[in-house]
Amino acid sequence: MEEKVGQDMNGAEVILKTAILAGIKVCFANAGTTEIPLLCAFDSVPGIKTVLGLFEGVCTGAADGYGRMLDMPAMTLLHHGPGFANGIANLHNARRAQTPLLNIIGDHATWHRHADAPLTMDIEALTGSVSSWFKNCDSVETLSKDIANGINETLYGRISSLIVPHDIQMKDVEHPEVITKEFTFESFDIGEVENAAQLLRKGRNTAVILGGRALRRRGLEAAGRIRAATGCDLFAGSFPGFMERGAGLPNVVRIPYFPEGAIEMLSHYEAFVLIGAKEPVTFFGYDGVPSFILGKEQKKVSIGMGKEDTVGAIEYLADILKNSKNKDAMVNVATSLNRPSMPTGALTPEKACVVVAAIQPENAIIVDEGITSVLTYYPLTAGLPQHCIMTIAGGSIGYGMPCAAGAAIACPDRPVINIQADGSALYTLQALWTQARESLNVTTLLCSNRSYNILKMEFERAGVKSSGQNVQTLIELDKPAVDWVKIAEGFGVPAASVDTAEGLAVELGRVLTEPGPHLIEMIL
Ligand SMILES: Cc1ncc(C[n+]2csc(CCOP(=O)(O)OP(=O)(O)O)c2C)c(N)n1
Ligand SMILES: [Mg+2]
Repeated sequence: MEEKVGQDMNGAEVILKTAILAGIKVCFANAGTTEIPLLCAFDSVPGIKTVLGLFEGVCTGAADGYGRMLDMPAMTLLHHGPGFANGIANLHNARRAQTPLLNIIGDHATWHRHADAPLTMDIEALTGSVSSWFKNCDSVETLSKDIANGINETLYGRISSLIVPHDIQMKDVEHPEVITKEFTFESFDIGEVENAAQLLRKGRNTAVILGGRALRRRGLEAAGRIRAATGCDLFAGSFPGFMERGAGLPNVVRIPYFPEGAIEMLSHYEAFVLIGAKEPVTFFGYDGVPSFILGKEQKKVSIGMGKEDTVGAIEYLADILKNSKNKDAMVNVATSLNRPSMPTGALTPEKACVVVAAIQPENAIIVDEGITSVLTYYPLTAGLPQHCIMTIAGGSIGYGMPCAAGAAIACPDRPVINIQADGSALYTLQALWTQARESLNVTTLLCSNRSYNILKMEFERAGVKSSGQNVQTLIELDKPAVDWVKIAEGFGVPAASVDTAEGLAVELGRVLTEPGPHLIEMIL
């Protein structure tokens, strides 16, 4: 179809033209009758690649993976309240990961709403739960401005959701004005950065906790300079949305998931500088354990938070500490190249982690939803060739496979390795079809322990001695065991099953040289 520029367009075309001008390149969609004008507009206003997800949680999880990789929004196109509702769990993860992401949700024509037709739903009540910016676009005249404002908001690492009624999508606009907006972060608080510097000059009793953009390359490099100048230890929250990692970068220790480990690790410090990171809290409320991990007596200074320029703040802090001549200053804070050696014998979660660390190629994108099977992986990775890692930032399981698909679309030349727990995989496994359809370079390492193992661990922690049949029914996945090879092949993804470390090493080494998606079931 003919491309439309500077001539009459309908609302749907105005939306896409505005999105294209703002730099949006991909739309993860699952549309219906209401969004037909938008579907047509993808052809009449070309510039956005459309990707079909067979469940809305795949669309939103893929948009999350895309946004985490590029720090630029992808858009989703979703159908009414029910479509959006299906996507919310992974939007929740995206919100916690500070992912830029734009949702467009089709709704009934404004004149049809009063009829209370079957799909009618309070969509705004849903959008508010995950979006920092949302609007019901009920005028075609303000549509471009609305979309531009929504996209601008996403660039702070947030979600915007726009509801667009069918008649607004269809309505013609004569000589539409297509709006673009300049984006800037809010400036950081210099006084607070100076307070942070003062704490850090006192030496190793002050630690730094990094979050958000501080875990991207520029932030980490500045963190390395701060560590070199002061000797401070560097931490990140338990589930960072995105971080660069590997030889040459400073080591950042993730705060342990279980509160005892976290409190033990952090209780030695007198003070903390939080850079783009919220104060760490326990994942759940455990009786007798405080919600906040840091004690009241431990001093805290936060910089680069919210809409502020986190990278500017950390770089400024590194600059003012440069000549601080601290007694704990370090000569070299970059980790050196170090791969573990290959294990042998029957596969265990620990050995699987070592095999991955021994093999993963430079530039790999690691999507970690391995839950209990991946507990020993992260400490092995500080000296690996440089890579990046994404984790389940919002704790809502079913993010891994879609996130891997989105990451592979964002970075087609990089190998994506999704370390994927079996129970979590079963929430959004349709993502395998999208991986096959788009020929994405994703290797799924399926951790087949045939249970919700984390719940067994939590039962033990809660001191439950034995569990009855009803509990077993709700945490075991072995009767029947899921046939992962058949499932993957059914979606068009070549698959194999391994039960030894040697078998995994051979299979992983092989599939990483072949283009397209693969799944390896690791029997654990
Ligand atoms: C959307 C959502 N539903 C349910 C849960 C509760 N939950 C957390 S982990 C888990 C099971 C994890 O099992 P699996 O993915 O197989 O990992 P494993 O514990 O076996 O390592 C469940 C049900 C959750 N976190 N999110
Ligand atoms: Mg499991």
